[in-house]
Amino acid sequence: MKRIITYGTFDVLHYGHIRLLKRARDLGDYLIVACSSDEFNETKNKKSFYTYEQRKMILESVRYVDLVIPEYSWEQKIADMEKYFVDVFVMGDDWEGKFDFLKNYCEVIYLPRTPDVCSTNTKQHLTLNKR
Ligand code: C2G
Repeated sequence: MKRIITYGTFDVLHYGHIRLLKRARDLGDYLIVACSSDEFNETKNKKSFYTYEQRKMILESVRYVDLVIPEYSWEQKIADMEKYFVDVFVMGDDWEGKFDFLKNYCEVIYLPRTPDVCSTNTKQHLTLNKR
C-alpha cells in the first residue's frame, strides 16, 4: 500500500483543495491529511473560519481522504513520515522546495496550485457580498 501525506489548513474547503487532495490520492492508495490546528494556524498568521474539529470533519467527508491527523508544528513532519510509514509527501507548488529536506525520508512532490481560488478571497467575497 502506497501511503501519501499532505499538510494544510484547508479552511472553507474549495475546489483548489479538492483538486490537490484528488491528485495526491491518485499518487497512491491511502491519503493522510495533516490538518493545521487552530493554535498552529496562529503561527502561520492564519485565523480560520472553521475550527480544527470542523475542518477535520469536513476533510474526513472527502472521498479522497483516508485519515486526518492534527498538524501542531513545523517540526513534526519527519516523525510523521516514520510514524505513518509515508511513501510520498505532497504539497501545492506554492511550497516548492520548502520541504526538500524530507527527501531523505520519502518522495517529495509539489503539484501545481489551482489558480484563482483561495480561502481568504472566498471569505472576503462572501463578507463583501452578504445581503
Ligand atoms: N492549494 C492549491 N490550490 C489552491 C489553494 C491551495 O493547490 N488554490 C493547496 C496548497 O498548495 C496546499 C493545500 O492546498 O498544498 C492546502 O492549502 P492551505 O490550506 O492554504 O494550507 P497552507 O496554509 O499552505 O499550509 O505544513 C504545511 C502548511 O500547513 C501548509
